[in-house]
Order: sequence, then structure tokens, then C-alpha cells
Amino acid sequence: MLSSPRHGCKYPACHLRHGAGWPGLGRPPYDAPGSPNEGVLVKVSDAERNIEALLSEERVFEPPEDFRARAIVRDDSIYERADADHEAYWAEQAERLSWFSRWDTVMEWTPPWVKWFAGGTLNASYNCLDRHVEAGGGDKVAFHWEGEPGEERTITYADLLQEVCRFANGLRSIGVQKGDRVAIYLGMIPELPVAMLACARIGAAHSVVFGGFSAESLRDRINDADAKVLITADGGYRRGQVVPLKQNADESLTECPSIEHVVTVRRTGGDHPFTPGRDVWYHELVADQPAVCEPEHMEAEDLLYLLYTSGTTGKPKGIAHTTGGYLTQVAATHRLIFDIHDDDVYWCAADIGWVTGHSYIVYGPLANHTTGIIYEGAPDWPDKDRLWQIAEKYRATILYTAPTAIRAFMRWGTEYPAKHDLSSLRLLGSVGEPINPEAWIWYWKYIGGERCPVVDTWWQTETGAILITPLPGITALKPGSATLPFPGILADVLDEQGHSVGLGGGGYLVLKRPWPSIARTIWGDPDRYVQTYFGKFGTDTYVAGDGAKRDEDAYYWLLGRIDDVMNVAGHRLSTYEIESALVDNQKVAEAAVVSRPDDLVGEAIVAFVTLKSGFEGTEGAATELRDHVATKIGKIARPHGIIFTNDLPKTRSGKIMRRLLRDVARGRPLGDVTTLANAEVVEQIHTMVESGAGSGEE
Ligand code: 7RM
Repeated sequence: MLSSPRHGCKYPACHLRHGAGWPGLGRPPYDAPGSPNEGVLVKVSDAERNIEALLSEERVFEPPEDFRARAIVRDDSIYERADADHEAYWAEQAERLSWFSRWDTVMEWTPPWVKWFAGGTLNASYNCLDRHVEAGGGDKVAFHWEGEPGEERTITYADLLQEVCRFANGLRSIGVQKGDRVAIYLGMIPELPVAMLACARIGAAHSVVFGGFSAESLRDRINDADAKVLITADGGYRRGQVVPLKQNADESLTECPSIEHVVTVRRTGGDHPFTPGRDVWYHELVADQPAVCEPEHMEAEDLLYLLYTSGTTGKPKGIAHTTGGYLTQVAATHRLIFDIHDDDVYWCAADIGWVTGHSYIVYGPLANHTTGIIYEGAPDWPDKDRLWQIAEKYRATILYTAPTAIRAFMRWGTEYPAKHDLSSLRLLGSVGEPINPEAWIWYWKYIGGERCPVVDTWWQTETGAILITPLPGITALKPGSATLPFPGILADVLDEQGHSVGLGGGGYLVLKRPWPSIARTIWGDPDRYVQTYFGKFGTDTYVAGDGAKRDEDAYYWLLGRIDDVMNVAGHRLSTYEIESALVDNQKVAEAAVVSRPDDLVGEAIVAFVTLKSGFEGTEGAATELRDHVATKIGKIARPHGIIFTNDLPKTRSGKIMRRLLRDVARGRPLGDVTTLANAEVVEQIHTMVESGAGSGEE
């Protein structure tokens, strides 16, 4: 456990660590500010090939005493237990679920292939619903649902079980069988978790496709999975507009021979074509179905779902998750990281179409009998305080969202949260990207009222569940660090040659042994699975594709995707640290950094910067920002070009797409924009850069 003396920082909960001159960094790659050599690089032999760690973040936040006193995890012993015998520890987590029959072995590992709880049988829907109802917990609210236009539905565990059973029977009646795949293309309405759980109940794997994806993306995902049925809605609401889901789906389906039936939920009530024999209304399908449905007994290693992620290039990968290990780990991580108590009102504000929604809106929370909130629409509709209004209304105690959202709240201003009583909140979470320290502090201060720990949780679609994270009752937090591997997780940071870089160094984030919720394969392409995740350092080492550094407390700092690392004057710099230095300036809400080839330094740094409301992107501001980066982390990182933009290209889950900005900065034609949430902004930025407007060059 960290124990750190108090210092004179303005934040009462903040403890600055003393002793090391460069907390969190080990040896600095350049001389300290104020020294005669400030900003001049000092050669660090050996480390040259590794990603350099420049950013110095010294604030440390100990768990508040009252939080620790009530927390599920109050001391370190869980780490020791898990280290001593990780299989026994995971088995202990698995025992919290209900199994129809117990497993024979905990883990069978033939690298890179692994089986967890082989021989055990269970059903995910039974674990999320029936067992709670059977234990007398049917009246507890499973979801408070709020539609974008303002309707409200309260769904108890008993309600959810009945609806899932009806729909599961309905799916069986149109021919869905154990082992089939079912595509789901819905917005954030209650029928989405219902559809997922109904599939799980009858042993069909679901493949949820983001409601925002185009007809083309939907078509490719349906065909890759060979899905038999598609579940969609007539439309979905987004910023007051109707997204024509069924119309998009119909467009895809002209080229989807595997689809036998389309089930459509009536949500918006618009007109759309209806194909007799193929199309069926959800409400008609469930109307006469019994509210009981025997759950299939699934093998632990049976497929639970596919979720497609667009790799950096080429065809999307169908990430395959199985039943026993996945459910074990999402339930355990959800309970221990979010410190779930019976009276919590938990809100993961992600989209269910993202893995975060699968694991931390649906499977984890329901397995733990948690009360959750689901909101259908946009955070700024009808105004920029919508989330705070909802949090206040339902007295949310836990909020889990993404850095991109937090940076948007920062840009909009503190007056929006200030209008609402957020005193029910006791814990905050972040996921999706590295959170810049200033965004972390903002979140902690203006949303958490300086009283809620912020858990920065690192994981991926492929990992299924959170792997690197604080445990809020015991972990001292450092803004910008995801802190430590979850108990039972063995991580490391390796250099190009596969050696551990040790504390203070940067390199490839890897996992050295399997965990229960690891993806078992890429659907239909096991070779690609082996190549992508186990191709670099051998089949016993999972390569996450992210850069990371570890500080002197062995805390992990995620540095962004390895592909985004830049080569400036022989130094490998992460985008994250430069972006964090920019966001540290009081005018900046968000920044994305890329490089373009340069004769002098190899690659020149170009920063795309979004300012907070009230500030202007002048030449003077550009100079100020360059200087700010130089002072904060060193002259080597000083951006060459600064381009002010109103927005940045993002994926649906809010990740900045630097690849596209790289195209813009290099004057190349734009690559694939189909997975963008906001395709129009790239065009705008492109046009702006071409015309020379809004940019400052040095
Ligand atoms: C859950 C999710 C995975 C990628 C991952 C990272 C980035 C996610 C964090 C993070 C730094 C975090 N699944 N990432 N969480 N980076 N700190 N807390 O996002 O498959 O959509 O993306 O997201 O690059 O590899 S994902």
C-alpha cells in the first residue's frame, strides 16, 4: 500500500509523493525545468528504442476513510491470495455464480489456447435473472430506463425475466436454435438487453451491431457471423432525430442470404417496408408466448457472443466470448471495482453496442443483482445537463463513462453539473482512452464533488473484462494512471526484444497468462487471432497493442496505441503525454497529436486542439500552447503545427481516430471513415487545413 506524506497542494485529498525527483517516471530523459539544460535531451542508453516517458504527474489521492470503511475490498490480501494460487482464486470467483454442474478443471492452457471451467455447465441469463428472482429479489429494479424524448420505464428483475422468457420463446418459434448466431441492431432501449439475454437463454450467440453503424457495416457483420435472424427497431432517437434502423437494415439485407427472419421493435412509429414471411413485429411475436422458458444448459466454453471491432485496417474482427469464464470475470470485476452494494444505483453511460455495455451494463451488473440506469439518447439533448438531470433524478451512486465524454463536459462548462444535486454519487469510473490528468481532476472535482474515487479502468473488447484498475477502497489514485493489474492478472511492459523494461520504462503492454474472460478466437479466423495477439513475443504472451510505462510504484500509465507512437528526432514519443500536456493548459478541452514526415527531425508533431468555450484559436494561443508543452514535458515534444478545431474525429465509443488526422496532416486522401461517429468533422478539418485557415505553423 502506498503511504505518502501530505504536501501543500490545494486539493485536500491529494498527497504528493516525496523522495523521487520525478515521481512516476524513474529516470528523466531530459533535464529538469529550471536547470541550465532545461528541455535538452540527455541520452538514455538502452531506453532509446523504448517509448519515452515524459509526463510527470505528482498528485496522489488516497481512498477516503469513509469509503474504505464500507468497501468490499478493504485490504491487500486479495492480491496475495490471487498471486499465491490464481486458479483457486478464479474458482472462488466462479463459485459466486450458479452452475448446473461443476467444472472438472479450472484452467487448461495450451498456449495460446485456453479453456476455463471445462466440464462446467451454466446459463448466463439464468445467472442474471432467475437466481435473483428465486432468492426473493424479483422486485428489485434492474433498470431505470429513460428515453431521449423523456419517457420512463422501471423494469424489475421479475419483469425482465418474464420479458426475456417471452422473447426467448418467440425466437425459438421462428427457428432460432442453440448454436445459431443472431444479429442485433438496436438503439439503447430495454429490448436490447432483453434480446441479448433471450439469445443467451436459448444458447444462440448474439452479435450486437452499434445502432449508429451504416447499412454496409451491418451487412458485413451479419455475413461474417452467418446470422440467421436480425433484431432491429423501426427507428431510434438521437438528438431529437429518428435514426431509420429498419430502413438501414433493409438495405443491408438485400445482400445477407443467411437471414431468415427480421424481428422489429416498434419504437418511433414511422413507416417502413415490411417483407411478408421474413419480417415480424416484436410485440406480435412475444404476445402469445409463455413467460417461462427453460434455459439451455451451456458448456462453460460455449460461445456467448460475438462482438465486432474494426481493427486498424481491413475487415472487422468478430471477437468471440464464451460463457463461464466471461461471466465469472465480468461479475467479479464489476462487484469489486465498482464496490457494488445492494442499495447502489449504478450508471454505466456507455452504449450497449460497445463491449463496455455488454460487460458493464448487461452481464456484470445483472449477475450482481444491481440496479442500473439506461439512457437512450445524446448527453446534450435537449440541453447539456441531461446526464446530470438523470443522475439527480434517480440518485445515481456510481457513474462510469469515457474520457471523451468528460472532455466534452469540460468544454461545455461547469454550470451544467452545477445546476443539479449530484451528492448521491460516491464513485466514478473512466474507460476507453487514457484519461488526461486534467480531465481526471475535473471529473473528480465537478462531478464527484471532491469526494468520489475515480477508477480508471483499462481493458479491451478482446479482454472481455477490466484488467488494469484501482480497487477504490484501497488503491491510492494518480490522475492519468490505470494503476495496477486486477488481482489474478499478470501484466508486464516489454521492449522491442521482449525483455521487461522494468520500473520507469515504456514499451509494449502484455499479459503473461490467460484470464477467464479472454477472447477465445476471432470468429472464422483463428490464424488472425494468433497473429494479432500472440505473434510478437510468443504464444504465451498476449500483446495488447497499447504502449505503457510503469512508475516507481509499479503503477501502469497507458500511452495509447503502439501504432500512434511518433518518432521525433530519434525519440519515440507517445501521443498521450503531449495531449495531456495540452489539456493541462486552461484554454484546452481536448487535443489529438499526430506526426507528419519532416526533413529535419524525421517526424514533426502536429496538434489538433479544441478549446473550451470562451477561448479563441489565435496565433498567440498557438504559441502559448507550444510553450506550455515545452515547459511541461520538454522541448522535444513541442508541437510544430497547431490546428484549432471544433471537434475531432471519433469512433462510436468516443476514441479519437488519429489515423484520419494523420492523413489530414500529411495531405493524403482520407482513409476509411465508415466507423466514425462524426464523419463530417474530418471533412471540415481537411478543408480548413487545405485553405490554411485555423492553423499555426512554426
Ligand atoms: C473497453 C474498451 C480498447 C482500447 C485499448 C486502449 C483503450 C480503453 C483505457 C484505454 C487507456 C484506459 N474496449 N483504452 N480503456 N486506454 N486507459 N482506461 O475501450 O476494444 O473498444 O478499446 O481502448 O487503447 O486497447 S475497446
